[in-house]
Amino acid sequence: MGENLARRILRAHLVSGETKAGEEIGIRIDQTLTQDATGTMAWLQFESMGVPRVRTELSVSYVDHNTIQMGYENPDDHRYLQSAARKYGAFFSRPGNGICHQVHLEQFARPGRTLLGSDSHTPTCGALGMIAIGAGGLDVAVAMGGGPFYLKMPAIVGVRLTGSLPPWASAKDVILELLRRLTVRGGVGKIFEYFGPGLKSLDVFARATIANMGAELGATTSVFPSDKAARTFLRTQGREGDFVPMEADGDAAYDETIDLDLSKLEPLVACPHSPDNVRPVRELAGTPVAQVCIGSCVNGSWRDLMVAAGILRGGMVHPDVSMTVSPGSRRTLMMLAASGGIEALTAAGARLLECACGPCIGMGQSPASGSASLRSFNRNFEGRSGTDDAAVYLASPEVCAASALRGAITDPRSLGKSPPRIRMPRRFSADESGIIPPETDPVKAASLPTIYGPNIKPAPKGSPMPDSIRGRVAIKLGDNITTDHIMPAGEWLKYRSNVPKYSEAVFVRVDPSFPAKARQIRDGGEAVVIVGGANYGQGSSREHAAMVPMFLGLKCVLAVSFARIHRDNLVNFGVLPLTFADPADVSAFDPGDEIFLHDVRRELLSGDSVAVMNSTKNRRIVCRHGLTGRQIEIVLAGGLLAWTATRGA
Ligand code: MIC
Ligand code: SF4
Repeated sequence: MGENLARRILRAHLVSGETKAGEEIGIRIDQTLTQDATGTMAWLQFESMGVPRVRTELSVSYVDHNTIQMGYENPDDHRYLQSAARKYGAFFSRPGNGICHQVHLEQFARPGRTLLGSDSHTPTCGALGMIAIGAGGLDVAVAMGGGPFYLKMPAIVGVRLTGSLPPWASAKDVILELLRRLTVRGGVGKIFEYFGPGLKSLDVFARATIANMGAELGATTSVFPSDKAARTFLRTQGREGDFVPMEADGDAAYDETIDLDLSKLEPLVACPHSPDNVRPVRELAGTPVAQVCIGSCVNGSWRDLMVAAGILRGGMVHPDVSMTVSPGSRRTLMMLAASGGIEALTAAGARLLECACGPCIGMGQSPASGSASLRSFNRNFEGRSGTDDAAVYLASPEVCAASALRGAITDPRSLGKSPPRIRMPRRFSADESGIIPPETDPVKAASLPTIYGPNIKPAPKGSPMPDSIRGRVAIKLGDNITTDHIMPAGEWLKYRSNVPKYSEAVFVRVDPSFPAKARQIRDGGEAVVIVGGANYGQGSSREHAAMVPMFLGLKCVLAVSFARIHRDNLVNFGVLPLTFADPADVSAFDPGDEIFLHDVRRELLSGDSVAVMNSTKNRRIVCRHGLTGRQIEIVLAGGLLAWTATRGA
């Protein structure tokens, strides 16, 4: 049997291990991306490693999440990031230039390369035949320093596409259908590789939408071949020279295969509060919406916004709806202007926002209390929009635009017209005004300062694992807890580089007394323990969801299962992630229980089982750590930075 594309790219980048599903491999990283909300910490951690220049082929530092600049905190972060990029050899994408994933796809993604990004939607660039993976900031900092990225070799799932999309269905419906079938846990430990005759009807923008939202499946990444569509895309972006054909062998083997007939799809919508709560739009038709938001990194391309413009052209946004548009990039915005899209959207009453994440991460445009918001975005976790009781729905730009006209969720097939015909321009705007290259002279670079503001505090460090852990359960949670539950963004986003301040927000939407309780446990000399359900820590890559609770004394999380990036982040900050050998044992724990892990250092080294004593209930529960030898060493050392330092010594 032949080789699939994902394995081929991984094998070409292998520095340790074997590409057997489940084994730890180390891979060389060609490109990195960081964004401002995770980037300040990532760059501070990079600086603390003492490496004079990034050692990747390409590193880009984006500012796209925090662009509201209420107060000095965000602009101070931006200034620091710009100074660090210039000094250490990274390109800097200025605020307003666009969302990292869209800009990276347009300007930097290259078939066959690896990309590691401190953002969970980094897999977007898998649309161009890359292995693009989201990770915590510290892992990205290590990659910028030339270190490999370690992961358990994922199972490769081949998604065979046949047929072509019917009118009014689009790429968003492909990934929503997969979420409906597989759920937000269905992709953990897997790479989704798309192949088959259905591919030819999907251009790179469509592929990017699918790869982007593969993150919602919990997948490690998604990958498409670099074929004719990739070449056309690169040509339109003025980068045909970057094209390299990359495809799986004709008889490639996959660990699993999924069949998806595109012609059977219809417009779908993800209902509150999870991207996998998917239903056909027709079943929800008539549900009133007060807000419609189009754009973001999943559906903010020129194609997506032109479709919305085409639907709205000559019509008017319903008087009860506030409609916003956030283009994915400045190039998109410029092309939209040149193609008449801006005019159509504005004349219909849409509000044009900056090319940035904006409402997707609760940076502005929170919906009114108890209202429904329909968004062409990728996440609808409870409270993420900034309004706790808002009902957020996710759908394609087609469904969003049709619903904006009617003021209620609308199946676009009921508009009684055919979908707008969008033809990819021969050439996109070549605008590069948003990218600032680094200082190339190493002597000059070395003399440049990095500029800190008063909101930028050092990254906290973990402490070595004690021989035994005496702790207390500070909180017990259900399944699918997101990092937005653990460390909210929105109004708190400006404290990403100020951990003492940000620690006031840990679990604030779930249990506002958590920070005080955790501090009390910590200051009483015990370790903080969290008990979670299945898929604990799903969603974003923000390492703050590990780092900040660690700052409050977290030493161990007991859960039914973990999301990949969050589990890695816990390890990176010296926090022990344990799963119950019998998932039913989660019921043996309650908040306030006293926990004892006897001789835990020795236990970690001697096998996969760790005994957790619940002293309050007088029960001994068997847990598993599932850590690799390297990860055990990191946890024992108190985190990745400490481990790297001991190895250096
Ligand atoms: C998100 O979509 O949740 C974010 C905000 O982009 C995060 C990164 C962050 O928390 O800064 C992500 O997806 O990793
Ligand atoms: Fe930004 Fe939203 Fe994309 Fe995250 S998901 S990168 S917040 S647009």
